[in-house]
Amino acid sequence: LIDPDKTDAKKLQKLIDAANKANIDFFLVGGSLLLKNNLEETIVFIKKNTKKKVYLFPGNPSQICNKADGILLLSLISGRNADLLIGNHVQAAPLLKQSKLQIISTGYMLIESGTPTTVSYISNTQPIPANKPEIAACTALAGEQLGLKTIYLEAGSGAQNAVSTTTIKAVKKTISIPLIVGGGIRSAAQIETAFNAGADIVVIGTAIENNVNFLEELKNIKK
Ligand code: 1GP
Repeated sequence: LIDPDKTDAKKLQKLIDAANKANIDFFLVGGSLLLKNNLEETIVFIKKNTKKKVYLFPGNPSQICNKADGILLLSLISGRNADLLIGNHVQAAPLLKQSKLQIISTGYMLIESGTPTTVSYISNTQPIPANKPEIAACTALAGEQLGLKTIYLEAGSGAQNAVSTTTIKAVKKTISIPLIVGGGIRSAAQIETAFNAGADIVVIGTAIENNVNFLEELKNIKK
């Protein structure tokens, strides 16, 4: 995951080169709060330097950009903020229809992770308690029954605690659509733990921003 705020051309080049050599599947670009107006520029730069797909991970409808390959169309199903469940999607719908973006309908679920995160604050929603895997499982199941195509368990960028294996396992056991897990994952061991618990995709942002060489460690990870 690339947060366009937290990178510059030189750093981005290094990161993309390392990602191309590493065992990554695709790039996500976006964030809950973007301060610089460089989303499109960042996507164009990534596309120019990789054959891997680039998907939008938008914090709000202003982050829709036709230069990407697709979009995780996030509905924040752990929260009860109507705009993030459906309101923003209504506004985005005509733009998405006109675009050629591949749309991946995603049930986005915030899981409590120790301290408030940017996404929990900005979304004005209450995360699912970390010790209530059954709520997470029922929420994910409802998302699947509503027709969502994937579930994203999110501890929040830079989270103190990543989503627990208990929660990942409980959700995985309950749904049959692909499961994405991210937030606060900082080591190869944690990535393997998440895959072993049932994650189909693990998202890494901060750890790579802080140390691009971390990508080298990903080469040997078994998914
Ligand atoms: C955030 O899940 C992603 O939306 C990635 O989190 O920055 O903690 O890796 P990190």
